Amino acid sequence: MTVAHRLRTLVAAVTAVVAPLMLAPAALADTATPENPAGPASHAIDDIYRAVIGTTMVIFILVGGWLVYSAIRFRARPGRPIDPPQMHGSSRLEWGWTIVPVLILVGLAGYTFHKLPDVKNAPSDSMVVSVLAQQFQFSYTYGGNSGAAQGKTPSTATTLVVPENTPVKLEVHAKDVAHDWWVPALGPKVDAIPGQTTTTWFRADHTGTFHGQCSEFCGVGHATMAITVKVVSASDWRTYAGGLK
Ligand SMILES: [Cu+2]
Repeated sequence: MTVAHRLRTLVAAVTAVVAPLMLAPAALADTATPENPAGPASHAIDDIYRAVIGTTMVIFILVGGWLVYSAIRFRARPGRPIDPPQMHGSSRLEWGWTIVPVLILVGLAGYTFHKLPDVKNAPSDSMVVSVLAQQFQFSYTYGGNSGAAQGKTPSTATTLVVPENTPVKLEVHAKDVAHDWWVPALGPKVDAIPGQTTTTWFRADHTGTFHGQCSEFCGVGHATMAITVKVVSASDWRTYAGGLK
């Protein structure tokens, strides 16, 4: 078998294994990005992930491909000198590999800052929910813009019920140690820090139950510190809010 033939066989074998994995929708969806974003804040995070992963994958394939090609094409062969021709400096190359990475990083940073307001800034008409983190549960009190629910707590203490398509601003407090409230489908992580009020927001674009988990190790019960957000339709919300005691 000639070397070229062996190489072709290798490339075909690798492609046969890798291509189906890469092309399977299940493999492409959410492998390295937040799961099923369900609102503008989580969509913005997802977009940033995809931009960074897409850019770095292209660079990886170009650089890795070039490396593999060069290693094979210019490998040592009997009768060929071991040392390749020596050359000194190439201003064009050196400027190129300095400026291109800088431009890529500036581009990614610019894109991130462009998306950041969607992640960070709660709309001013948001419904406010106060979140209290303590060992080992999160509990909630409805605040401003929550209609009949204002001043009340959810009927199941640990399940936050909110209406769909409504911006919800969370004001997060911690009673004892640091915790972190995070429902990946809805938005960014937010630390709960004793003595401070931190905020985040989300707007769920469809009804359903969303799960999260305390994301700051907070003690022996940390693993049980689950988060459940139930998003209901506007009319179900009015019924629910009106029925709270
Ligand atoms: Cu915790």
